[in-house]
Amino acid sequence: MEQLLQQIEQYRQEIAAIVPNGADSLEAYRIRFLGTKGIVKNLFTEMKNVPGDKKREFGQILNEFKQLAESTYENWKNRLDVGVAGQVKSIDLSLPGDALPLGTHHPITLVRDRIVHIFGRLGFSVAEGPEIEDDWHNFTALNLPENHPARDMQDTFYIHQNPDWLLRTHTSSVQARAMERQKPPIRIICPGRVYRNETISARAHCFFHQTEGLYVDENVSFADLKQTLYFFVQELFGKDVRIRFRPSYFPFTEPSAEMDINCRICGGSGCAVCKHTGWVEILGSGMVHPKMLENFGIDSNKYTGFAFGMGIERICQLQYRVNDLRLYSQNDVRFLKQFTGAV
Ligand code: 2U9
Repeated sequence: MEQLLQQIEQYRQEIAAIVPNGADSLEAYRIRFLGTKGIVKNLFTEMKNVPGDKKREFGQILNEFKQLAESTYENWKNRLDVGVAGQVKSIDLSLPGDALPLGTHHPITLVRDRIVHIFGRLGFSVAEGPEIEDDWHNFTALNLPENHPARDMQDTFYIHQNPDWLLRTHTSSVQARAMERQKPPIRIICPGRVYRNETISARAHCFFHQTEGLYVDENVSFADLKQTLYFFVQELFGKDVRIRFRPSYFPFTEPSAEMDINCRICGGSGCAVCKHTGWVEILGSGMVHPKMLENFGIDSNKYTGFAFGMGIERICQLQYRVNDLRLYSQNDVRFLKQFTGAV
């Protein structure tokens, strides 16, 4: 019994020191300790030589030893990642890696980039500004003084900490900052996110995206406005696109006009998108109000300008037939992966 206990202690030390360097040496360990003619089996056969009053104690020691031998084997097996066939599944660094699925551009990004690209070819450069604006740049400077009825047209998110701060309701504030900063000629395109306090539904959202544009120089006319916007829609929708202008009102422009294109969905025969008129509104525009030029110290006798604004989601709807505004911000990959194509 004494001899057996000494022997077990030696085996314990051997097990503690064991470091198999691969599937073969781990298998050798298994055969030596846990095989059918292995050490554990042999020790159990020694039970018959142990005196009756010691059998219980020895049995316990043997069981603990067996568990140690088994758990050491399992631990090493896991560490070496040995497969069922007993082979180490070592990493082959020469194998090609798993290809990560490629993301796609968001449809709003695609359409925004297309718009920017088209106006870029006409010499417009991109201008950006803060999404948290002050009252002056978002409203007052744009011919929307306090109590102006046009302010009611937009439900505004105000910032609690300062009643003068708000989330911009249009990107017109970017044009305002440009006029403040630079002298004519000014030829900018201003894409960006804007916020309005709307209940979210398929047709309305509390944020959306706009692209506005501004061109101020000497001798800028309504004819320039018309031809620029006609070129734009031809580039975006194809040369066969037809346009029409309708008189409108914007506080920043006078005269103002909305531009329609012939419905791309039904080709003019009438559908839900064009409300069976054959025409869909695509943007608003007008000649910059002289008062606004003066607001920014630009001589309205010398300079004139035109401006326009459009909703990117609206154009997306026409290009991709997206019928629910909420899809743009839900980040559902089944929706997002449908949009491909170069700018
Ligand atoms: C300055 C001077 C002129 C910006 C303009 C529009 C017409 C317009 C809306 C259409 C639908 C945007 O997405 S929408 O809500 N905008 O129709 N915006 S002219 O005119 C400016 C702005 C700033 C300094």
